[in-house]
Amino acid sequence: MSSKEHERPEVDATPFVEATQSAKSRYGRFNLAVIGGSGVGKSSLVNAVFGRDWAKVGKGLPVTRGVTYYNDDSLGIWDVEGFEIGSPVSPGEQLRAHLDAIAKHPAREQISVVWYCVKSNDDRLTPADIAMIRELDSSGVPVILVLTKVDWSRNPITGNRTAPKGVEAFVEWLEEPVDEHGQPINIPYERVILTSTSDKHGKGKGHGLGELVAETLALSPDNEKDAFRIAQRLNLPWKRELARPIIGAASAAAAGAAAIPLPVADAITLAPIQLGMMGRIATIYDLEMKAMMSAGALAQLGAQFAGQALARSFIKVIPGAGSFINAGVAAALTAATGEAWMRLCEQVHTGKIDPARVSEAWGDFAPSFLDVVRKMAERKIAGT
Ligand SMILES: Nc1nc2c(ncn2[C@@H]2O[C@H](COP(=O)(O)OP(=O)(O)OP(=O)(O)O)[C@@H](O)[C@H]2O)c(=O)[nH]1
Ligand SMILES: [Mg+2]
Repeated sequence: MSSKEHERPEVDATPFVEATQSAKSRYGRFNLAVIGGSGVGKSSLVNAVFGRDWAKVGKGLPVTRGVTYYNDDSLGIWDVEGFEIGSPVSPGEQLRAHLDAIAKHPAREQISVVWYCVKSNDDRLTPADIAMIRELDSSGVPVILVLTKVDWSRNPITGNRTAPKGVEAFVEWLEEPVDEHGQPINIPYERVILTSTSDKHGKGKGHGLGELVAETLALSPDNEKDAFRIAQRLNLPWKRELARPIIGAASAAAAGAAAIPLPVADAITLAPIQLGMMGRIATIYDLEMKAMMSAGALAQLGAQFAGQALARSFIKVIPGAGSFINAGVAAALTAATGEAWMRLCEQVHTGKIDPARVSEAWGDFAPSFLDVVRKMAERKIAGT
């Protein structure tokens, strides 16, 4: 591969933006239906798991009475009211009508999983709930029964949390449900999960949410699991698992680009590879970098990534490296850069870094000489 001559290298941010767009369309959107009576805690659950407060923004698309669709690139929420007492149609018919309205929407908006939400201090499901869950089951969507607002008590010594007796009795009833005559009945839900998003004073963290996301992932269709991993905000290791292969592929591409060693002045050749990697990783963390940063700031960041300064300082101390970047150095620079960018994205994603400060913050994250050496050692050990 030949390298172009650059007087004063300019970095073009296009590969970043393009990688973001193609990653977005590849991963697609995860659609969840959240069904339950008014005030059971549907919006609080969505906010806790997905970190988006649509209820406040309130810019949903009212689809029919009682059904609202909220969405952004990676997530769609069908917010469905529970059965209205006094309605002229039966609960099953009402839900059927809602599902029919949803089915008319495009494929990318179709429901993958349902959270059917009920207050945990209810005794049992109502006949309306049961009719609606049966209707969902017959339309083929998996239902997670979410018992909300659990008022846990915490053992001060062991730290274990226990649900109130009434909630435990509710769960026992759900395991082998019977009607009012004691006759067994079938309620086709997949899982029951106890949750809370705050304590009864409206404070503190939620509980049961980790289990809720794990079960939601497990029940999601295979081709929508990545979309869910991206849409949710509770489980960061899932995002790292998605980011690591991208870093690996970019490192391999960088090694390829430097198969014939590149003059350090041409380190910029690696910029499109690294910017593409950054764009894909930003997508996994659901960060809208394009909106957060000007194209100029992105390009500047790209130039830092392409790592001329780093490469120069680095080359100096590698005996015999001369003024060339070979495959091993290119791969290590790219891998260290990818890891650093992933950590920075994580911080922005969790709200620890203000998106507007990404360019400044990079200084604290940019891979050091040592990081690169470490990456080179890892490659040697891996025998690549
Ligand atoms: N104690 C306690 N209160 C909660 C919990 N989750 C939500 N709440 C409160 O319950 C109320 C209703 O919560 P929402 O999340 O708005 O419920 P919703 O189902 O979206 O309500 P509608 O959109 O009005 O149907 C709010 O005042 C919440 O603060 C919880 O886990 N525990
Ligand atoms: Mg709500």
